[in-house]
Amino acid sequence: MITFHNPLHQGHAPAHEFFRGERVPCFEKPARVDYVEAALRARGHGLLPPDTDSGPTLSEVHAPRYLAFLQTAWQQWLELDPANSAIQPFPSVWPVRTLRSDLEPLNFVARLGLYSMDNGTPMAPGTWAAAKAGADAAASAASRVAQGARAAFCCTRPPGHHAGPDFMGGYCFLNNAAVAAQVLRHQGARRVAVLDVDYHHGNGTQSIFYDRADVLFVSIHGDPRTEYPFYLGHADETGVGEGEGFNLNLPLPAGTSAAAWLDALEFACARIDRHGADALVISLGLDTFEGDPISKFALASADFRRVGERLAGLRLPAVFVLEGGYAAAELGTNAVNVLDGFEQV
Ligand code: OKP
Ligand code: ZN
Repeated sequence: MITFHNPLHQGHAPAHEFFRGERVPCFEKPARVDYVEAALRARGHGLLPPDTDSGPTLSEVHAPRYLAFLQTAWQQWLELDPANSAIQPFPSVWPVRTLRSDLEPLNFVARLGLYSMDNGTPMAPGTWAAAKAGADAAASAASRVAQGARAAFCCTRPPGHHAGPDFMGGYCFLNNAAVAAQVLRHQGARRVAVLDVDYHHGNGTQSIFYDRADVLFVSIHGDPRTEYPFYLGHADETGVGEGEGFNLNLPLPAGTSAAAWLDALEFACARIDRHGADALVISLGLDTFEGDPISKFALASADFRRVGERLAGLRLPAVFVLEGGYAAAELGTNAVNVLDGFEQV
């Protein structure tokens, strides 16, 4: 499969995240994508550098002031104190209900909170460059598909599906899947479907397209009553305005088996069929794997081949965008199983 990689992903390598109040090593680490690249090469898939600037598209899916903040966030952090180079910035205060989010505070940590949904999205010196190159890889994959390729894969980290119009969160900064969908729309697809199969609900992607009928968002994920991101991803979220009926959430309880998950995939595919899409974007999270350290579904490595086969059955040009998956050593096998299953049909 045509694959675009992210040549700058290693520059995003924060050391710690918080877990139950303690600092723990980041689950979302460079080795994840190193494993996927190795599995791609081992099975004969080539890797291409991004060839498309996502800049204009990013300005359509994210707010200008958020992009401006993110682009220079590390520099702003160092300007506070050069010694900050050894410390990760973490937000500690957020403009929740009744507080103002229209004003940008002058204080850096307050701005960081304004543009964050959680304290679980650490930054490093190379975060902007890595996120931007990943968005470029997503735009590149979408362009290839718009130009007639059957499918393309954006092999990147950090992931993107939690990043909303004007906030980062859940290890995500720029919404790569939204960039891919928007590029497809601009290059001839009249209707696009985004299918998010990551264990965690793609709240950012849902929010970006919530009022639109041209981009259907369908997500299969851990029930947000118990699973991250908690505050979005419930079954009663069906879209708003023109977008009413163009958002479908299929939350499943923690512990859901592969068979029940594949039934939900069948339901999702039926809705995508009905949309009459010209192209499909798959937010390809592999944290539905039984061995994932932070998730609670039970797909086996062999099941991922079936996922790819079923997606191929939709008979749509497809852009695969890597999202989560934290059993790093198995991530390459699981991701490439989906791609190989897709290409085999
Ligand atoms: C990102 B993606 C675990 C903290 C969990 C949020 C999970 C983000 C998942 N110590 N933090 O959807 O795979
Ligand atoms: Zn996830």
